[in-house]
Amino acid sequence: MPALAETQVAAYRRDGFLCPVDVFTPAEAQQLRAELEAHEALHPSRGLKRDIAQYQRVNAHVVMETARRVAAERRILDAVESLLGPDLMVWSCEYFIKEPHTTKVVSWHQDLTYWGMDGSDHEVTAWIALSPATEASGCMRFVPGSHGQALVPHRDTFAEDNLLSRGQEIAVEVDEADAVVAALNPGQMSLHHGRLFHASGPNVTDDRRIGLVVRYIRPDTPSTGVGRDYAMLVRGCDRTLGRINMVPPSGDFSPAAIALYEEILAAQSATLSDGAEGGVSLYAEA
Ligand SMILES: O=C(O)CCC(=O)C(=O)O
Repeated sequence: MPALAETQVAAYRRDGFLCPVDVFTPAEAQQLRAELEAHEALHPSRGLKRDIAQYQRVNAHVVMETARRVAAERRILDAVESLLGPDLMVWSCEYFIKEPHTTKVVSWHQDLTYWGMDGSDHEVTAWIALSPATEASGCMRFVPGSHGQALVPHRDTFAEDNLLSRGQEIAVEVDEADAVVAALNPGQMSLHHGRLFHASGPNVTDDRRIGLVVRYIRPDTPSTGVGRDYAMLVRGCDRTLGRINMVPPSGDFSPAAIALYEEILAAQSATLSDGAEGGVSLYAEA
């Protein structure tokens, strides 16, 4: 039984997003946050060559059990199945964290611009709040219906206070007056389409703004990047074998998981850095 009502599916198709959707209880969200913060505290003693921020921002599900568990969470998959159908893969898992009083922002962009999936309709992002995501803490803003157009040109800014990998922004004018605020309580999620215009502002509050982002695709989503791509099957079947279908080794930051992490990063870096006017540090060799 699909988890989203027909009216919710219709709203997603019309607007390119759905928000808010209840997934976790506040206590569950608090537990997920505690697990993330335990990793942050432990990281210096692990002796790994990359910062925790790198593992959080790129393919966190490969090395962190918490992210993997959330990515395979039945309540999220039921909702995503209503939009994408019964066969679901996780392409990426990322923690988007804004520290208290940070000036870091996310500029207006369309996710699909750099993913090597063309402008596919066969993906959806679940953004799950692990702390209050409000206008003051820098929650996302969406331009309803903007997913209805093709991918528009973007330019790289590499701006210091931009959280995106290359500070990319839409090169055409986006009218802020058209945007809606996607506020979420801890445990709620938004679902958004990869062609949707979206952005987020600074965090002027005393608490961290923590989003756990899971990017779901259908197995038949085009893979048009430079090299082979990877994904993790979480429901149904992959009858296409369009991507390398992987199950990360169990345990947190195990040597096997780190090795797989590096393999995937190396393979994806060509696509995700393609055309950049400078180095994209999130996809660089350690
Ligand atoms: O967390 C944010 O503020 C932006 C996240 C985002 O751009 C995305 O999930 O596609």
